[in-house]
Amino acid sequence: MTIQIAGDRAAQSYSPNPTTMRVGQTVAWKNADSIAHDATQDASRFGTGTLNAGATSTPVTMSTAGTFTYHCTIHPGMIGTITVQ
Ligand SMILES: [Cu+2]
Repeated sequence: MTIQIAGDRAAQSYSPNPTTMRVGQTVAWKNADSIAHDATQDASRFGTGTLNAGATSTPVTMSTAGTFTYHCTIHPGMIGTITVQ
């Protein structure tokens, strides 16, 4: 699954958001905005690193069930949630 990064738009920054996945699925983030962003879990279990405009992250495997919140470290108002079940 790929989550699009739309820009610095609070809970609308990432799409789809919130996102539901199954254990073992992979997720990547594609930066569809014109400036750099990232997606970093609040507890730092995963992070994409800086994604320049148009870039797609390395896929992250979601191996643990739970609800994980993440944000952009460059723009902390950008927030997203993934539920893994
Ligand atoms: Cu950002």
